[in-house]
Amino acid sequence: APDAAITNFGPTLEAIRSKLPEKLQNPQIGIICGSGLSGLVDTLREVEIIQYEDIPGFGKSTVLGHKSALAFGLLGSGDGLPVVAMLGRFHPYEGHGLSTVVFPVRVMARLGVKDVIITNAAGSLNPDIPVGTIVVINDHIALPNLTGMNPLLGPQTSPDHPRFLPLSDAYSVPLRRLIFLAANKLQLPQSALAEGTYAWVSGPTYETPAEGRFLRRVGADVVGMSTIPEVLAAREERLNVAVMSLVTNFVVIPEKARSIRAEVDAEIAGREIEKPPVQVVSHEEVLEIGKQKAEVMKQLVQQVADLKLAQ
Ligand code: 6GU
Repeated sequence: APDAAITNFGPTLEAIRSKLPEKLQNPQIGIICGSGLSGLVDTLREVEIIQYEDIPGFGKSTVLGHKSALAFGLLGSGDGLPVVAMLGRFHPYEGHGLSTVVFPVRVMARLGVKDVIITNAAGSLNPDIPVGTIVVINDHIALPNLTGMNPLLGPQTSPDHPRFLPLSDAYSVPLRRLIFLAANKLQLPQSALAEGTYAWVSGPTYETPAEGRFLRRVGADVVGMSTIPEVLAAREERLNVAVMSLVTNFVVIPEKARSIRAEVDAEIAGREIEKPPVQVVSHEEVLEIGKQKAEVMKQLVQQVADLKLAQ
């Protein structure tokens, strides 16, 4: 059964507004910062930080390398655009219910946010998308959603929510255009960005080789353990959504499974046989690439804000 949705926003909105000056009270863009990408806060001006523990209804994120606060500030040139950024997010694998995972997005909507930009770290399943690429997500495959783990399960919490939310238009074309225009303005090489489909898995385990092969064959380009619950809630709240996945590693997909029988047979016959090395993904490598590419991700988001201001 789904966990009960949080429907009382009053205390949360009051707690937040009471800590903000007038000009930060109506953020226009909401940003969710993934693994190692919280450095975005450095590009904000007149920043106000509110720790999650001081916000009623918010959980506490527990992943190493993730912060736990909302940052409000002005982003972009000139007067700047008021924005709110989540430094650290909640994942189902930490034990948070899906309603807790998506609560901050619903709060953002009620603060006046219109556009949400979500970043995450992901593994690449596509040989044409190398480590370090930023993938602008154009679609998703969410096996948990298809099998009963969906943040929108349960009674409707607002008459403004459609009962059956379409997702064919989940990823905003205007926002995706702005990201590519921003990359051009920043003179990023063509190879810096790619477009692709995100597979959401619950984690916390990384994929087995067979699971990686499966996700690739059904059409996913990258895989990760976050973002999709927030995308669904944002769409339900009628927000425009863009997602950028930073590829931090390749998913281990050997062409052929290692045959221990063949190795033993070769050993008995006194023949040499090649033993493929065992590869494993590490959270440290994920954080390291995040650190290296955080600057580019930061500039992209800032440039998107600039382009929005110019519109
Ligand atoms: Cl390889 N898999 C998943 N599920 N999430 C990731 C990842 C891989 N790399 C970064 N995040």
